[in-house]
Amino acid sequence: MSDQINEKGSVQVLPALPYADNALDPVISAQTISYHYGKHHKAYVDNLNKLVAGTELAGLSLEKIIMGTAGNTDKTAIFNNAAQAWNHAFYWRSLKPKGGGQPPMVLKNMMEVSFGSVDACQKELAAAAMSQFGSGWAWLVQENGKLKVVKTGNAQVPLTQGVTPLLNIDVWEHAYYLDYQNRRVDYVNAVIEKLINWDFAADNLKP
Ligand code: MN3
Repeated sequence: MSDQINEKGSVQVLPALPYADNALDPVISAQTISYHYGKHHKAYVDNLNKLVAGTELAGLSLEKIIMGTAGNTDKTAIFNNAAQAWNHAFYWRSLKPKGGGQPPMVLKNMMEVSFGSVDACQKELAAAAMSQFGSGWAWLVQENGKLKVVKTGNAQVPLTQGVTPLLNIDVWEHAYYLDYQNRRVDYVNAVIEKLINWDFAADNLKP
């Protein structure tokens, strides 16, 4: 995502969902979206606004707040809420109705170079999502012209490691518990097969 200044200047805004709340059903139900987007994501944005109000961070882009607070133990709450606001906006765009399938040629070629095949890339992404212990995220990223799968715990985001995020999968329990209970594997496989937005990942590639 580009480093955009939010529209109201000093207040972070909850970005609109890029589709209807029932558009990902039955892989992700409208009920899950109503809590995940309407409560969890919204709370990160609201909490961030409260935490930065009247400080030098108010009005900065999410990316600048994240990069300016990462690793600073005095600003952990601000980092966590800013990073989660960013991670969720990125997650909604990493999915789409009727997603999955074959990636655009540019991404497919890079997957073949970096992983051997599209299938091997998908398997590595699924394995990262499954093996993240507790809450966190699985990511497809670009580093030095190659693709890589990484995972992060809690609110952590690969931006702070100098790599380019291409897409992510939320593996916090709130992302799947209403629909899949403890079956994270079923959520992850269904998301990769039916919802993952390879076009978004390709759009995020750096030349
Ligand atoms: Mn979440």
